[in-house]
Amino acid sequence: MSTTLNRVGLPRDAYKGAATTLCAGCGHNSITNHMTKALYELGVEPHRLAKMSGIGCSSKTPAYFVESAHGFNGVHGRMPALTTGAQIANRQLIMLGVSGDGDTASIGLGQFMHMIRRNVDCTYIIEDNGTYGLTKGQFSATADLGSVQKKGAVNTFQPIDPCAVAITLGCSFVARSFSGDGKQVVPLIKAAIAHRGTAIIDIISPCVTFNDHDGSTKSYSWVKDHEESIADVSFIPYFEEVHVDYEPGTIRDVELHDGSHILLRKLGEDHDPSDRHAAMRVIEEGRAAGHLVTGLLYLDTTMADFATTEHIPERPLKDLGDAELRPTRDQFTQFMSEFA
Ligand SMILES: Cc1ncc(C[n+]2csc(CCOP(=O)(O)OP(=O)(O)O)c2C)c(N)n1
Ligand code: SF4
Repeated sequence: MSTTLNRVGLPRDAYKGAATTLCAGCGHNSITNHMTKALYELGVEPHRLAKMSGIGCSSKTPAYFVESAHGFNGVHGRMPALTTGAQIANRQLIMLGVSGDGDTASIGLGQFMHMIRRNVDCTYIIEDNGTYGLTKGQFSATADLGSVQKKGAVNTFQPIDPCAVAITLGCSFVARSFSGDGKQVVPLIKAAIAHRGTAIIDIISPCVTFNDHDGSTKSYSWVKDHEESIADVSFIPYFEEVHVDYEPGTIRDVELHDGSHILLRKLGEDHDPSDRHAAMRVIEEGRAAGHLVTGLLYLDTTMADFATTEHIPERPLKDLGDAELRPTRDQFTQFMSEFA
């Protein structure tokens, strides 16, 4: 048992949850470990964390980390609406949504799009295995055209790419990664939490039971052979001094809303994550070349988040008194006169 305490005085074990009931080797279990690590290292206080999800093996994962945090396991595909409501009720909560590719790109696609459109402050993790794991292996909407099911059926439909959809809608933070790449996933989760707005991380997360065979493009071996990272990602939280020891010109340093920094060290071509067209190009070119492009694809730190746009009070709504919640008699009279 590790006894090293983080900056809020908690040991790593305080970030653990119930024992997993998912299949051994499921990519979702690795993502749980990455989330535990990121939250512990950031020193997130459990009472400030709200773990939100829908339905699916992926949507079960909030049970497996930070047991003492808030959590709501909602209806299939409805995590964004629940999260939007919870964010408005208490802006001080750190919203962490966990969803699947079925939960997001099939039944929940409308909710996903409207959360992005409103820029609700939420880290939205898609545990993307290209299949409906919980209901025994049907193709999901992110399954690639021509990919083959375990029993031989071929997918005849075009995939929906959640990152491309998010960028098209003007999402303020879009990243892709792989469950087996903790070195990349952990800093991306930290940066997403430090970001104010909807932060989508599409994490390819193989389903070992239904979608990890030859012919699948969401299997461990396919991703291992086709992953192409656009930059090495590191994250420096606001409470640590930024110290960069790379050659000038090889590193891109972006300051996030809370003063934290995300450092992107270029690998090959330099990708500018503030360029929306370049982000779409990188995705399209990767797809055409049969590569899985991973890393921070797009980031906009200038856009106001939903609660700010809507002038939601900083304090939780439950703590507001009558004086703050009710209009004065004069305001009420003025309001009523508008309908006269
Ligand atoms: C309204 C509704 N329709 C269908 C279902 C059945 N169902 C449960 S989970 C699921 C898909 C899960 O897939 P995904 O979100 O990719 O998660 P995974 O299990 O693969 O992690 C479906 C269709 C449901 N629970 N509710
Ligand atoms: S069925 Fe697939 S997605 Fe569900 S727990 Fe098992 S390996 Fe994971």
